[in-house]
Amino acid sequence: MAQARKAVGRTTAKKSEGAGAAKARLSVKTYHNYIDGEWTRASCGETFENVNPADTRDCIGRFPLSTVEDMSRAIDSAKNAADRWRHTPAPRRAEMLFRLGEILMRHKERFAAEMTREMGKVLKETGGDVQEAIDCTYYTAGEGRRLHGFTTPAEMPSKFAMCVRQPVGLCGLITPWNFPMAIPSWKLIPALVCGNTVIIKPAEDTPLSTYNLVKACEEAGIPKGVVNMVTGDGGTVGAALASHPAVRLISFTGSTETGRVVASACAERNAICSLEMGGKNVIIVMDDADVDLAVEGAVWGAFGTSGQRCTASSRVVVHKKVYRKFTQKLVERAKSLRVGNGADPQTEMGPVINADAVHKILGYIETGQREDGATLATGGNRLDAGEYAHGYFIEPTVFSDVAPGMRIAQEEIFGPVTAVIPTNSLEEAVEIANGVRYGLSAAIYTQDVNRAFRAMEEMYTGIFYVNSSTIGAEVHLPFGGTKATGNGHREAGTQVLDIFTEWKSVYVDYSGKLQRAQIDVVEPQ
Ligand code: UN1
Repeated sequence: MAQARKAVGRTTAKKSEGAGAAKARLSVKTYHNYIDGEWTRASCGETFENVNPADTRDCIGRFPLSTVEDMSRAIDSAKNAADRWRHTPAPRRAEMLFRLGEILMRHKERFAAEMTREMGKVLKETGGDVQEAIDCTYYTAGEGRRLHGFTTPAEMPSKFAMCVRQPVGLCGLITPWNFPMAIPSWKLIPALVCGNTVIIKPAEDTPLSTYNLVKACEEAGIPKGVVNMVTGDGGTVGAALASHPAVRLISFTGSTETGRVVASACAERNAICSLEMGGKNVIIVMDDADVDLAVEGAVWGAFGTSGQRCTASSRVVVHKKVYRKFTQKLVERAKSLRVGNGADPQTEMGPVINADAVHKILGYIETGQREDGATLATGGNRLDAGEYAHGYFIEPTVFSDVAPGMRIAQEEIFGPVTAVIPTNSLEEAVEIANGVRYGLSAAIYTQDVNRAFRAMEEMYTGIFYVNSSTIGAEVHLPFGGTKATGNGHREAGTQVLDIFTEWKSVYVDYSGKLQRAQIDVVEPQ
């Protein structure tokens, strides 16, 4: 749960504002929570502002700064809707989701533009974010006619054994700002197709994209109470959701630190908890790699979404034989990237999300230079003049000659910063690559199939790419990571069904007599 940082707390009139600005603020739309099929204000009446990270003078909307009471009402609403939804046949539930997919497709352009405005990433990428939600919706809705269980022979004659999935119940979804429609969809759609009711608490920085998703659910005819959305401060409403005894499952994506707090709240009451957290992802570039291709992969992986993906390529481990060539080319490409407002189609990299992010990223850049003693090969500065004056812009930054143990090579920066680390061999590269606390995504660039498979086998990550960057996962394959990245679950694919259902093993004895498992052994005839 990120703090409300870009969103600047309560809404009050700014005394220093000119008449024009004050008028513009008055025309800002106020959005509501979605509870029991009604759009309602926070019970305290307070709101927070959602501002554009490329231009903080641009206020996108006011959202409810909800209270614990609002969250309780949303949970009650999900509780009341649970039985009817659970008993709605899965193929019928799925039909509504197919309708949802059509609605998302129809509004794709508007949703992408609004997402760029609230989150900052370039239009192409926000289009991809909405597309990922569409893909997830269609793919997962298909599960409404599968949701397979299995049958298996029983130990006894005249006895049938099978295993079926059952919904878990109320699901609390706590979602991040970097993929503000795709990631909520990864959780929401499977939760619904499996027959659960949900309460979503979107990130404070990007409530509009989740609002758009929830509004589309309403339009698709999903019954009242099945989907609820409560916006506000993570420490208040997020915490209330995570600790509420009626909420059977929390699915969280965000920082490893907050994830631990969420997991503890769940552990207290034996709730199911699925966590998707940080990464320190790596691209390995071998001496036989297509260097230009590897550079393109590194640029896309390190600077796409301004490096604010859990799958971002924040480390590049490069064989010494191609190290100079690769680093030079990477630096040139980083320098040439057009940074700006993501709404401009010419822009290649947008701002970072908020002031705290700027502070944290610049802090790491300073650490890289001072404490770590790495070479700042390009970038390193905040851009704040001219067109950048009102936004959170940071130059694409490359550190070279980085040693694997340095903080910039170990900790998640979540910004447009990558660390190039030299290596002598594949074995050493793999050791460096695995030598971090996270295990989300890794990639290798090589022409040698043996090396590619060796690295695939040895990398302890949830995702692995050959001759492609560390980002760009597709929705029909499981998504998630090892070590501090997660707690063993996988979203997306059919594997996500294991989060949102629980198995029920069913035994049917039609022998008409008592048959004791493990005791009444039937001899072969
Ligand atoms: C994230 O990195 O936070 O694989 C999610 C990707 C996207 C999802 C990323 N499909 O890059």
